[in-house]
Parts: sequence; structure tokens; C-alpha cells
Amino acid sequence: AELKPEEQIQYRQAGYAFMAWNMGKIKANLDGNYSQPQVQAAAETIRAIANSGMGALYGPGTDQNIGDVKTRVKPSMFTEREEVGRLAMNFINAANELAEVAALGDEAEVKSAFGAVGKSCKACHDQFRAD
Ligand code: ASC
Repeated sequence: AELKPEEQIQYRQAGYAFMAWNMGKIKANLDGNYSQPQVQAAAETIRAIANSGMGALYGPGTDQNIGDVKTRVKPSMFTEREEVGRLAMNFINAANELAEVAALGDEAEVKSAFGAVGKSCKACHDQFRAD
């Protein structure tokens, strides 16, 4: 069964929100006492969501608010498919790399890989998210 457009918007927002929570946990670890298991768990969660095929949640009708379900996505996200694909691949690659280094426990490498993930998030916000 196909998801309704408003359900697709809610699921994709849930995915981004859950990744943001886990990004915050990694940031807190880098800023304070570093717990390698906590960072690894957070990075593995981000990797799993990044690889979950969220592109399927940008179907027809998901380009605009639907009643109380609001979206900040720009219309260009649905036309500039090559650029979206490039940004999505960069993000997935960065998330995979973060999970790899988080498992090894070198904090400096995690810091660098975490920064790359954040940059790949921001690159898509800058181009395809309003506000
Ligand atoms: C986060 C978060 C984002 C990205 C972005 C990186 O932790 O919630 O949307 O990182 O701020 O620039």
C-alpha cells in the first residue's frame, strides 16, 4: 500500500528529527566526556536512517503543506534530481564513514567525520530547504 503524501512528509520529518537527536548526542560527546559506545550507537543509528531509502518519501504531492502537515521543502528538490542525488550520496557516504570511525574509537577521526556529516546536511538545507 502506498503512503499518503502527508504520511510521507511525517515519516521523512521523523527520520530527520531522529538523526538530529543522534547528531546532538555525538556533539555532546565531542564537547564533553567521550563515551565510545554511545557515539558508536548514535553513528550506527544515523547510518541506518541515511541508508533507509528516504527518497521514497518525496513522492507526488509531498512538495507542499497538507493541512496541518507543513514542509519546508523547495519545489526545486523535485526537479533538480541530479543535484539532489549528488547531495544524497555525499550524505550517505559521510554517514557511512562516521559509523566506521565511531566503531574504532579514535576521537579526532570521529570529530572530523562528524564535521563532514554536518556539512552534507547543511549543503542540502542551503539548496532545498526554505527559511
Ligand atoms: C545537526 C542538525 C542538522 C545538521 C546541520 C549541520 O545536528 O540537526 O540539521 O546537524 O545543523 O549544519
